[in-house]
Amino acid sequence: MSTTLEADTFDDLLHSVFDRLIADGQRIVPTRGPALEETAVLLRLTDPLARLSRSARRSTVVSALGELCWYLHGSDDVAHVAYYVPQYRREAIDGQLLGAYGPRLFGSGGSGQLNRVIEILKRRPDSRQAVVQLFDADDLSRAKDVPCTCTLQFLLREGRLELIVHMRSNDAFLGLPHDLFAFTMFQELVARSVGAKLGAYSHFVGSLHLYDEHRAAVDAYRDEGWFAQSTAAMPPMPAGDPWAAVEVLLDAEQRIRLTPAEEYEAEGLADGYWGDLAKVLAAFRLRRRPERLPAIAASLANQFYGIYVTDRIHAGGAAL
Ligand code: 5HM
Repeated sequence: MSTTLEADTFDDLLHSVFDRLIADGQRIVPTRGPALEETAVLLRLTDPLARLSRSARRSTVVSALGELCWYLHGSDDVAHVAYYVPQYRREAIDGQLLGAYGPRLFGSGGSGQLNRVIEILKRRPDSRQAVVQLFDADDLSRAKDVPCTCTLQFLLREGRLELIVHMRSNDAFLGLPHDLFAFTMFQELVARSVGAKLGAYSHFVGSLHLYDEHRAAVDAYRDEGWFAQSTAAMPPMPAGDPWAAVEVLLDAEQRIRLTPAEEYEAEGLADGYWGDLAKVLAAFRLRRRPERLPAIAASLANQFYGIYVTDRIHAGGAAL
């Protein structure tokens, strides 16, 4: 039997995912630990801008944004992504992640699949061939770091860009918030690149599961209750081709990550949408120098990100 769960915001969707898994999930015992599982689940987010949890406990903005930058860099270097998501270290072989999405998405010299998808949609807006393939036939010969995402299909219909993602396996607590963030950001990047509005986001999962080890954290998240829908949507990306601004963000991200925290001064960050994303990463870098954070919060173009900057003052900064 298959299940469809639809919501306008990520928190609403996540609550129904956890409700469903806890009420109806089947017990499985894979090598990564016992879990509750539901198979063939379609998750639909009607507003892909509402891609971030506004909760205190599932607010993964830094790790999700950091992982997105790692994808956009086209990198397979574990040291880069482990700065944001330390769990990746378990998957690496000699410092490299063989299943990394970045090289598969962006290749080198503009040869990547995402670029080709944009070209296809510009030439043939009704195309059904704008598909990025992440899971590869060669992945069947490895047990470690096998991509969980199979395909991303972009469909341009009535001026709106829909994205349909197929995942073979998705960890509802750690993986899902990151995957949904990154993929809806790709959706918006492609939409801006072809001059389209955002359509719905559909996320189809073969095995959606909740590990027993995350159950206490999930219960705490569920106890936090519900969040105001009116404040759930991220600001929209500015109109026009986004890729020059992405390069500026990637340069800033690299500088922030590689400068020792005690020497980092958060200077020269851009203003506006892309600058705000860099400022969230800068606040994470400066989490142990909390006296620097109010100035960063005050310089944000959009106070949507204010909670993610000022939370660092209280949390001391766990990424996940
Ligand atoms: O045994 P398997 O290869 O499916 O284990 C990978 C674990 O990482 C699963 O719990 C999977 O759902 C999770 N995962 C995820 O949720 C992994 C990746 C990396 O591709 C991901 N989302 N993007």
